[in-house]
Amino acid sequence: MDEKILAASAKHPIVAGQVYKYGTAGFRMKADLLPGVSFRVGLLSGLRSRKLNGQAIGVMITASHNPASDNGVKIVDPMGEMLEQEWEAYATRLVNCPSDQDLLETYKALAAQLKIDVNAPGRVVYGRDTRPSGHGLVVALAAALGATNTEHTDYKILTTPQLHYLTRCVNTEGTPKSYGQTSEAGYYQKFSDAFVRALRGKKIQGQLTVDCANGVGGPKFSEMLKVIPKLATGFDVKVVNDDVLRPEVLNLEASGPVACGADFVKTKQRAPQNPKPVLGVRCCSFDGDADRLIYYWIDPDTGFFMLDGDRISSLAASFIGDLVHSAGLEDDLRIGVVQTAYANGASTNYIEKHLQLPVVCTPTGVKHLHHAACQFDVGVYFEANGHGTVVFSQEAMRIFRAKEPQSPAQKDALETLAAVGDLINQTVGDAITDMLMVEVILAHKGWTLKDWAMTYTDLPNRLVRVEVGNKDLFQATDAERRLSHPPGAQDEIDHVVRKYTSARSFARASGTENACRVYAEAATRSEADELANKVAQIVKQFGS
Ligand code: G16
Repeated sequence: MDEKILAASAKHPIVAGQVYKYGTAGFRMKADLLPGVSFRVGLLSGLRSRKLNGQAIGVMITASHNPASDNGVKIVDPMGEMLEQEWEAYATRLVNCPSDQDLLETYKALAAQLKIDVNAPGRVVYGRDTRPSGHGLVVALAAALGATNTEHTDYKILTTPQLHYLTRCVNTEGTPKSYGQTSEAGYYQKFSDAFVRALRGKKIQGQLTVDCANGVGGPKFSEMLKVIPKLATGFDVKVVNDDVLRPEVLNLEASGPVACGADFVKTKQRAPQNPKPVLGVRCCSFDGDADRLIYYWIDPDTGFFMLDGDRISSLAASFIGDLVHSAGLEDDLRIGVVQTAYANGASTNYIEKHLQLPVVCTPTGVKHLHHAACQFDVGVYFEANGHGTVVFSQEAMRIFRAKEPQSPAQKDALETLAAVGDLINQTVGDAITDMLMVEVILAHKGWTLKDWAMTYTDLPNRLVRVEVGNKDLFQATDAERRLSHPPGAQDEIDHVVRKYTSARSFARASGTENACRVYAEAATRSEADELANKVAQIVKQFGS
């Protein structure tokens, strides 16, 4: 096997002098830097599978919201969750080995250290988004799996959440915990059935325009629409920006270099311009691999209004909280909400004070939020950028099905909870199933987006991307709300923040892009903009 690994590695080298790091969502950078990374991730995922008694490990090749020229490789654990953190360091170690020989030795040393039999059975499943570079990265990945005799299945082009779903299905198939049929068709069927059940005969009102960022979400969502019964649900959808035949327009509008998709809508706080959203019509945007979701509409009187991840979170928490109450389960189940520092202060206040639910703050990255959410019976987690889901404990799902209802209202609440639990992808944030959940909640409440928007008023905020010489100089602490490095930077940020009323700002290095991000919120729009720009200046100065 040693010779096979050496020979295969020689064909898929890393780029000398490049430092690789397992970031917020795996390794992510310019695609031409990645073939060696993909090969080495193949070695590591095979090891991880063997460590976990041959359970399948998932690998997703995507760079999500990043430009088409980027790509990324990330590892998915057996139940569809993100790779255990301790293993991120092993991945970084393996990927940075300077030579093939060094790689082989590190691979064997890791196996010895973790007491893994490299000849035991291992299994890896993988998929990729629509980026053209994905194909070559899959070849490199498969070469490592072949060289190490690891069984592998190529699920080809998928959304990221579909790969997470399939990973869990492979590992639960034929057991009482079976998550669904292990196929793309199984994914459509499971969530479409749950959508119909969760609606409980209610009809969705008005048309929904879905901007798919010209990414993999377009064709996949269109596939799903084929199995959703339109008449029974009233689900009337117009899909836009679903061109995957011209890969260069990924995350861009088809007509030119203007961005679209969830990342654009959230960061620029404006709707995609082409096609122009129809005034008053309910709209939403996915990102490039369909794991983020942002809603918005253009009001004829007041203009663009956005409902981001914080809004989706509070909507889901309020709906599920009410159902748990109606089902008489408020003393049995702990509901909690997980956010990051990017959450608008008004949303945190609304969830804690109005919904009376606990809020936990974690660093950026769904891997952190997911973990914290699993500490609750019902854990609602969304990043402000629209990435998130609701996780239900096994016990919660069991109670929804087993509890004897004392009234028709209780029966209704229990059945709705069970259906909602099935509808929301439990493995990771999924724009498609999150969107179906939002549509269900709006139908139950009889709400328009305007009604939803009235629940609370966001503090004006601004998110800025700052390019710096070396983003790794910036190290954050306190759930990324403060900088510990470079020395002095946080003091300067504190100093400017103090000049504004009800203001908050923080800076951190992105884990997916070669840049820092600055967030600021303040009492007025102009103050939020001004504060964000001042903090961005500080970051620029300390990062050069
Ligand atoms: C990824 C992560 C998200 C994170 C985002 C931005 O999203 O999965 O949890 O919020 O990157 O991270 P950062 O600010 O560190 O660049 P995606 O949709 O790009 O995979």
